[in-house]
Amino acid sequence: MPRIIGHIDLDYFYAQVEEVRNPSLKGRPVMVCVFSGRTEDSGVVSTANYEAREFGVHSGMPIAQAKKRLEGHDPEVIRMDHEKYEVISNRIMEELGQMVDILEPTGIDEAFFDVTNSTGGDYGRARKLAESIKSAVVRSENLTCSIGIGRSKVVAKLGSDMAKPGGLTVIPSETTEAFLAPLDASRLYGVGPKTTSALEEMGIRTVGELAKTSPSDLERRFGMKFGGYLLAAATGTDTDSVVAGLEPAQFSRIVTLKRDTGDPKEVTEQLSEGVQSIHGKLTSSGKSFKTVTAIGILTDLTTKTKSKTFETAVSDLTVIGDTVSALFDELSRTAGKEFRRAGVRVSGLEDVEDQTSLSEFLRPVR
Ligand code: DCP
Ligand code: CA
Ligand code: CA
Repeated sequence: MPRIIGHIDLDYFYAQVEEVRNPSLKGRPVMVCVFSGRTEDSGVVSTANYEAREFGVHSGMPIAQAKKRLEGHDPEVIRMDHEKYEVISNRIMEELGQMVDILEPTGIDEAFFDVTNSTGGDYGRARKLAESIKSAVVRSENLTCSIGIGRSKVVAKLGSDMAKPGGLTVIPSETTEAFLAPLDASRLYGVGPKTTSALEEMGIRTVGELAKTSPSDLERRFGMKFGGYLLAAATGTDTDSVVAGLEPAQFSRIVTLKRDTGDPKEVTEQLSEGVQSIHGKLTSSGKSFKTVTAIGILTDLTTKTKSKTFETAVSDLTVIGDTVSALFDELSRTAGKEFRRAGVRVSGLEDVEDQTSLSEFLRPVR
């Protein structure tokens, strides 16, 4: 079956996270900066929102220069908080992992995914799935992203680039050549300024021109490996597959509650399906766990967690259920606000066979 591959990239990621945390920033130029600390303004812009980009501010620009460009436009300058973005990134990747066949995170705000099986190779179904991924990211984190869908990684990545910000580009297999042909070769993944000028020297400017170049000419100029890659990229026939990220060190489920509530019973009731699905994952992967965490996302979008760690690994459905319920009792007493979303995580995973089973442990000594 021909493959269906996607690429997702979150829009102006660090700056968008800051906007979500502080909605009064919306509409104003925002830049997230890394301060080196030598002088007040020494350091660089990590990223900027689209309002700031209109004035030419971009990642890597010195802070002082960016401030000059935004003079008189009421800019907000924010110190980068990598940990905060990482926590959000992890939650998103976790959720995406449950929606696609294979997820390969390739950076803090992007991932490739393979949906060949779950869509049966149908681009209409892939579009629907991409749309539901976009709404899921908005629903859970209030963030927008861009997605590209195509028959290879290179095509999918081009699609997400062209969709920025907030869009979706679906490139069905039959129209791939026509989609690629007019694009500048420099837009292909892995084609930087050096390769671009080398291609220009050969009279190649567009992807279509590159696709028609003889393999031997490209190999002579760029070597077997990169020459071969360029041709594959230009024809949308790159074969690199989507490889799942590291084996999960945890399983989690997060749900949006039917209504905001401070009642722990209501929360655990709505989580019972999630608890069952985690138990299913444990069983199917032959894992047990040591730690259960209750996750509460409050109405102001702050996250509160409470955990319990067992001395030996367990995998019982009732143990997870009872622990989650006790943890939410505690969380609701200290949260101070109602819950908007709620989740469960089990971590400290171990292989069941490595563990002395309880029955073995209790077997009477003769
Ligand atoms: N980043 C950084 N320094 C850079 C480039 C990026 O610190 N030179 C960080 C900040 C970005 C994040 O990585 O928010 C993701 O990088 P992207 O290249 O995907 O850029 P953005 O997400 O900011 O913007 P876009 O909407 O173009 O994807
Ligand atoms: Ca991005
Ligand atoms: Ca990115």
